Order: sequence, then C-alpha cells, then structure tokens
Amino acid sequence: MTNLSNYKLEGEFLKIYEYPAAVLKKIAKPVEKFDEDLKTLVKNMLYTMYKAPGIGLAAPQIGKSIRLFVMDINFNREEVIDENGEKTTVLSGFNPLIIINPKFTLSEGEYIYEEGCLSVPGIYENVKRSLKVVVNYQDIDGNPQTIEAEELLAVCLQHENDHLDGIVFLERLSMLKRNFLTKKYLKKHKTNK
Ligand code: QAP
Ligand code: CO
Repeated sequence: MTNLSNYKLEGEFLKIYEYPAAVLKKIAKPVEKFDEDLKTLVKNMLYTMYKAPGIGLAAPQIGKSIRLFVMDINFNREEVIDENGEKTTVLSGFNPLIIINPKFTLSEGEYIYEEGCLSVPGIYENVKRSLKVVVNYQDIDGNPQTIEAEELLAVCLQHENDHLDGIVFLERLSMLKRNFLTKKYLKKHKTNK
C-alpha cells in the first residue's frame, strides 16, 4: 500500500455540490487512468475533506462522476489561540484512505449510526447499515487492495460508496423521515441561496 504517513495538508479547496445537484444522482464511471491528474485530484479532495471538515468525500460531491472517494475517521482537530489572540483550528494526525473502484465482497450484521453529509449540510439522522464489510478496491497507483472494516469505518465506506451509485443518505431513511428531512433541508437550502 502507498505510504501515506508522510501526508501533508496541502491543495486547493474544491467546490462541494449540494443536494439536489444532478451530479449527486448519477452512477459514476470507473477510474481507468492512474496518472498525475488523478493524484492532483485526490490531493485536492483530501484537502477539501479535512478543511470542510469531514470524514469522507466522494468524487461526485466535487462534481466528478468517477468511482473514487477519500476518507479519514481518525484525525485530530484542535482549536487554539494563535499569537494574535485569534482562534484557529489546527489539524494533525492524518490517516487518509483513498478508495478507487470499490467492490463490496461481504456485508453482514446491522449497525445504526447518526450520519451527516457535506452535500446535505445541517442534516443528521440515524441510518441502519451493515456492521461489517469487506471491500476490494484499487489504490492511487492502481494496485489491488482489500479493506475489512466494522462500525464507523464500515459505515463510512458504505456512505461514500452510495455516492458513487447516485445515492445520498436521505434515501436510506424511512419514507416518513426522508420526506420530512428533505422538505426541511430544501426549504433552508433555497432561502440560503
Ligand atoms: C459521511 O460525512 C459519514 O452537515 C461523511 O454541516 C458521516 O464528513 C460517514 C459535515 C457519518 C459516516 C458517519 C456535515 C460537515 C460532514 C454537515 C461528513 C456539516 C458539516 C459530514
Ligand atoms: Co456524503
């Protein structure tokens, strides 16, 4: 696996598409070229995810309909007062994961977790998903990898993989909650524009 322990927080903050943007509803295409452009995109996606801040970001969320997402469920955020007496956020201890062309080979058990999404800001709700998953994928160099995950890591893999299939977490809720939260979100979303 590519060594990411030397990850540096740098890049460009990308525009995050918000529900109901059309790109969030499309089935994303497999990544075929593992070139410099892909490395730049991944670097900028990680930067955007950390700065947002979020724990997962899929390519469709930044307007690219390709089967790629980045995640990190285990980094530190600290609010500090800098030398000018101003509050700033310091990010450290990064554990970035880059998942390309994922294929789930096992999903078992049930697990409920309160999810949110950078593309549906301000909305959080419990979602029932699999407790344990095994996922085959390609790394940034195109090499095959496997990840076994449980609980939050498994939830994150399932949430981000849904984005590649044009699904946002609202669609994983009961019809009642889904209708209620979608209406609430769209109302706020429109008045903010
Ligand atoms: C997906 O979500 C996820 O509403 C990643 O105002 C969430 O990073 C996987 C965020 C929970 C597993 C469990 C959401 C930031 C970030 C917001 C995120 C917001 C600001 C969401
Ligand atoms: Co999301």
